[in-house]
Amino acid sequence: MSQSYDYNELIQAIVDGEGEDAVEIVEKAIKENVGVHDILEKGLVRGMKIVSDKYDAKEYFIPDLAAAAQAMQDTLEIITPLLKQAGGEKKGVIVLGVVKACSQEIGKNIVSATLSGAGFDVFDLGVNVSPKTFVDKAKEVNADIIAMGSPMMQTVKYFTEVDKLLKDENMRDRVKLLVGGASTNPKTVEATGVDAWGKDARDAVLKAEELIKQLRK
Ligand code: B12
Repeated sequence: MSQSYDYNELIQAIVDGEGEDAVEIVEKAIKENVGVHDILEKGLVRGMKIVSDKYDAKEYFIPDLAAAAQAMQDTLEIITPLLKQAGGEKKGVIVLGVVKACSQEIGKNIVSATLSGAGFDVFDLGVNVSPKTFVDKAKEVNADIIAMGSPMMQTVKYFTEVDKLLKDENMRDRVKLLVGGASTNPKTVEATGVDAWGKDARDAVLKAEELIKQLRK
């Protein structure tokens, strides 16, 4: 079914910031058995990519971004519970959040739901999370991984602060750091002292699994 599904209408609803239309299309697609990961990646994320490109091209401005983001959030309310459904033994404990001074949360929300769905125990701290809050929570729940998102360039520096705080607390050898978000790339790992970078939600799962393996060996 999902192979023949036409995602254009959904992509357009996100680009136009039409939340009600997007929700209606997503609900119908789910009824038609289109996979939620496909709805997310081939529909919603593609729509948001077009929005980003339009913003870069100065065709779109902040209100357009906000409208598209709201439309995406509306659909995520339907999709997130479906992504989170997971059974069985937990693969590991992850403390997740968007770093301090940043409140852009869509990517993080998708990663959060996907990691939960893949069998991780996820403590989602939300947005604007200070380095100390990450580390305190990791201590409290005995986390294996702290996963941090930074959509903005200026806030990437907080990855290094978390690395340092963990070292100060003698926790660095038992807590791995995973990062992602629009302003990061594979080079961020070396530049900030973290352990891994995730390109998207699926890659976040693969990288988290690798990090858990490293911790358990
Ligand atoms: C929508 C949007 C907004 C919305 C956010 C709404 C919300 N509730 O989240 C609003 C309008 C509020 C907004 C505000 C701002 N924004 Co903005 N925004 C965007 C935009 C267009 C899309 C972001 C998005 O949701 N993408 C869709 C999701 C699905 O993709 P994603 O975030 O990349 O996430 C995926 C991966 O990166 C990865 N991932 C994400 N997080 C994590 C975490 C981990 C641990 C892992 C492993 C992986 C991972 O997996 C996700 C799923 O595939 C981006 C452009 C872009 N290229 O990203 C700019 C962008 C991030 N914003 C930017 C800016 C500058 C701002 C503002 C400062 C603008 C302003 N002048 O006010 C403010 C900042 C507010 C703040 N303090 O946080 C810049 C940042 C530039 C930079 N280099 O720092 C960008 C890159 C736009 C640009 N090209 O200039 N923004």
